[in-house]
Amino acid sequence: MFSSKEEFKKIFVTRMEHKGMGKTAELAYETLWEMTQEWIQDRWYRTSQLYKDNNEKQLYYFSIEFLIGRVLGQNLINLNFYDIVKEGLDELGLQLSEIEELETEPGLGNGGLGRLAACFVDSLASLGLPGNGYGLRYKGGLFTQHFVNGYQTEQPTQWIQEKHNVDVRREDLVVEVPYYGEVQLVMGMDGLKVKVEKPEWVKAVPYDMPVVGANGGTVNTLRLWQAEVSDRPFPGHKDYAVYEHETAKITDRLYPDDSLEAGKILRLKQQYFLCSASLQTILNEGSFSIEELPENVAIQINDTHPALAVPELMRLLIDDYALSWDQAWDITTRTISYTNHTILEEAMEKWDRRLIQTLLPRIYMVIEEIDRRFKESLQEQELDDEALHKLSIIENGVIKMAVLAVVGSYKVNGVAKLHTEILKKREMKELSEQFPNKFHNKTNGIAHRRWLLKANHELSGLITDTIGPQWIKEPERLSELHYFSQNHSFLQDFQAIKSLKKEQLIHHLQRNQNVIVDQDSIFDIHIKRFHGYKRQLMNILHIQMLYDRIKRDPTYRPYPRTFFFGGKAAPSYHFAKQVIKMINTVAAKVNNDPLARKHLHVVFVENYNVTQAEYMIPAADVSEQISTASKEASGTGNMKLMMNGALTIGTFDGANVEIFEQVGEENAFVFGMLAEQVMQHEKEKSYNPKSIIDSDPEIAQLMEELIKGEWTEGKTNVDFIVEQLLEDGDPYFVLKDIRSYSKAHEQILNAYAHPEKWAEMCVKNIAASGYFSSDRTIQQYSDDVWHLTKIPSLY
Ligand code: NTF
Repeated sequence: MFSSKEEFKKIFVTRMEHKGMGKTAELAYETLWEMTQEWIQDRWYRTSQLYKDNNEKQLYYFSIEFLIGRVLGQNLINLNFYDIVKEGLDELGLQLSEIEELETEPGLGNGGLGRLAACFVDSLASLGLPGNGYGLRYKGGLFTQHFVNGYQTEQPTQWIQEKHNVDVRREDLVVEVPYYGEVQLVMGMDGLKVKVEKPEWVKAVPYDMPVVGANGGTVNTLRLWQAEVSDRPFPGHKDYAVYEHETAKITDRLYPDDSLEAGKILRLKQQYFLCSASLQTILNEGSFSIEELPENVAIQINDTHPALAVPELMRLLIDDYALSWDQAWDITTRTISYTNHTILEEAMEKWDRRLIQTLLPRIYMVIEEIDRRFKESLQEQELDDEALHKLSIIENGVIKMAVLAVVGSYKVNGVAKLHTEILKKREMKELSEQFPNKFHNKTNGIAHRRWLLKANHELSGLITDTIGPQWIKEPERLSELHYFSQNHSFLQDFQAIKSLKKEQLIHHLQRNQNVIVDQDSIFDIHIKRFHGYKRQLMNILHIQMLYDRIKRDPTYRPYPRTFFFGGKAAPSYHFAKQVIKMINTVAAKVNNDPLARKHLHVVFVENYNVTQAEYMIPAADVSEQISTASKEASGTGNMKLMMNGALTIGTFDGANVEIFEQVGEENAFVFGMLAEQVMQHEKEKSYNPKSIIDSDPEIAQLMEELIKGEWTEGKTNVDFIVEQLLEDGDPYFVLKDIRSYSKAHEQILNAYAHPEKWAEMCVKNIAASGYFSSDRTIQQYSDDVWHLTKIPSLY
């Protein structure tokens, strides 16, 4: 350990000399990596001892995704060594930022859901709460995106670096997960018992990753499971080579779908693997009697992907711990709680009954019994068919995982106020009527230590110089910045930092993508997964309208804007991929037009991921949060951008609503339909996009150009988009909202014309962003759901 820069340099140099291969960045990376691991080790061990000694109640956060991003820099930040190390390395002629670039990002998630899980484990450790993540150790993370001829291509990403493993293999904690087999009743000492004969076992090997909390006080664990062939006798029901192959596939790669259902047998195998391995370990490791599980353990399931935890816990309690159904059910439904992250029909998980019956025969029996008993309990009430349909777990040969998750949990939450309301009043109305006390809201949050402290070290420095360092521990104190929102010199400092972050992004893009961006333009940033409801299409159509206006109207010469896009489409999502192609096509046309180029620049950042986000977010002036109202459960990019002083252009959707509430609508650009209106139109099928085209000549002209093929090289890729807008009734209300979107953009231009006023609005956004720290979210979960006790800080 060290406490000063000089001390750090001494240790670092000695270690480098031992390696004896010169002062390369690779060697420095290796050395730094080893040093941080050593600092962490002791804290990690001591934290787990403290939990054991105090018999603390533990939370386990089950998630099929943990999008943690690069680890080295974040660990240095949380250990409070970042500045010392950075300055020390500077003096040795090494750049910490270059060293960090050598780390391959573990892309073990798709988007918001996976990143949220990563923010949550950070906050748990930072608050000193006993909470651990349980997930899967995919060999291949989310694919790497490249554009070829404007189209997205996907390449596998290998993130595991054998030399510097970010995780530790725990051979001592291996468990075995059973698939297939035949369910039989056998006579035991105390009556009939269920036994699964000749299952196919798969070995689950845990890899533990330390999660370093703020100030390095607490180090919790993120445990990721890897599938390997079992050492147990092989039942011989299939060729061993096939078994080997199938086993390796379980944790071979992350499913690259986001908000889309992936109803494949392999996905089901992954889900069960996560649930079974995690639950077995939790029960094995616990030093309490099984009846006291709910007092000692809380399990949070992140969406329905780990919903098999409900029947799996039942199976273990009944078959392995010999509890009665009622005892087991009481324990299960006091241990598990569930978070819903979407109401999109296409994302609602449903499993074919026969698939579960074959792959997990015992689990199927348990689900059937849960369904039977639940339906029985409803018999007294006079429920209509619609209600019974909404309340059934098994129906028409499919198992509805969301219903299973609600019935098997003691608490169910949505991820923003509006989303939770929609769940209670519409999507899950019948369930919430049955279980009125289960439903609650927990608005999402983000780890401000990564998204402000680390990603924007310069702005963090200014904030600390201005209001002191307490905000790092208590992010709500960012509100103190409000007093400086009209302070001229503070605003100037803020503007200078914004420029600097823009410059850093420009360098990054120049290096990686060979594009040059005008630093003085407005940086308008739309970063998120590609999906119809997120309406990247509306953004690009609007850019086309602007282009037309510039060409048509010699008096329209707006202030230069750079429109950035970043995001991936699920490889199977045809429409989203067509939108990507369209953006690239429009970009080529706009960027190569000498007149338009003076006012508009479109930049599509290839392979958007956590690392790219860390460059883009601090550089943003404008944050695009333009989903069709009611569709985005929360959004979390909106919070990251706000916290870095970008102004939101957004609909009343997800957490945008609360962002507007916190900062005031006058400090944002709000537009578009309300969730109520969207849902009303959907219900009554009363929206007809053709009426918009008939009444708005500018939109009509754009559609005509699209149909004529003026925006494409060939006609093909646009056909599909036009078809959705016209023939398929524009399901995401793009044409309906584009006029008010366009007006909101005009307001942005007007506001940007007054730099000091603009900066004031930015600072008000930062000041109001503390509420969106995941520290607040996690504290609320702990108070209302998990009931964890803070441990005193070790350091
Ligand atoms: C996502 N859900 C939502 O679409 C986002 O609005 C939200 O911010 C994040 O979850 C985190 O809560 C999903 O990815 C899924 F899988 F549920 F569709």
